[in-house]
Amino acid sequence: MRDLQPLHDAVIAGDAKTTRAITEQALQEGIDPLTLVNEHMVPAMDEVGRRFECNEYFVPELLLSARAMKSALEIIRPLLVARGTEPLARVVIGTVKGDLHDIGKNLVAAMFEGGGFEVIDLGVNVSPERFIETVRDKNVQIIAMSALLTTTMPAMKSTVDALKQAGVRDKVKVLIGGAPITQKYADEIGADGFSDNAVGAVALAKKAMSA
Ligand code: B12
Repeated sequence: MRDLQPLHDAVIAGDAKTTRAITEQALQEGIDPLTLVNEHMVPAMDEVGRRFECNEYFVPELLLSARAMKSALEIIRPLLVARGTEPLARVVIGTVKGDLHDIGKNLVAAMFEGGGFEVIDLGVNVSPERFIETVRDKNVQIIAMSALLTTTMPAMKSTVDALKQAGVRDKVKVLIGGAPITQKYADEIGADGFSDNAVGAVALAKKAMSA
């Protein structure tokens, strides 16, 4: 198989043009899009995070790497999305209030679509009220929340609590994820499931619907 180290390096360098070009070539060669994401780009973003933590990288570098990954995901996303099937369930997804990270959330959304779910993507910085409004107005069966900051994780609990207060907690399954999230945290706040990756997110959603 082709050496994909340059893809990893291009994401770390924040080189969107090269990231996209290698992604296009690799896909033409028949490499599985999820292999590109999970084995090369996600580890590259982890390395970017590590460099940020030890002050080798700063916000501008994070933004460049994020842009590079997004440029590749633009090509990959349509490949992950299946067409023409009856949706298994309707999912509302968003990054919680105060949090602007959306790369992982977008990946999970694309995998949900690819897995046969109908997805309502509320974007980033989504308040508990907006989640609840959507559950009420759009007949949603699953809420998927993403948080990347330890400071925004509590917004997941606020959303679960607000669902209870609004009397709609029993109508939906709540799935959560994002780098700082753990199964323990999911249990603590009363979520129905947690996964640390997009493939696992789809498996969770399917399991939640059959439960
Ligand atoms: C890119 C990035 C940014 C970009 C985001 C661009 C964008 N459009 O998303 C920018 C530059 C904007 C940014 C800003 C900030 N960032 Co930032 N960022 C990152 C970085 C490097 C990568 C995140 C990423 O995209 N990873 C790749 C994706 C694919 O992974 P993922 O999001 O984890 O998603 C996967 C799983 O978690 C899971 N998943 C995700 N969501 C869901 C949902 C469900 C339901 C399920 C089941 C699964 C699931 O599946 C996904 C696919 O496998 C991380 C470091 C890291 N390694 O996480 C820091 C990081 C998250 N950022 C950090 C910080 C501190 C910040 C800032 C506060 C910096 C600053 N001083 O301004 C701001 C906060 C802005 C805000 N209010 O949100 C810290 C957080 C520390 C902490 N413990 O809270 C990190 C960990 C870096 C670090 N090591 O210090 N950041």
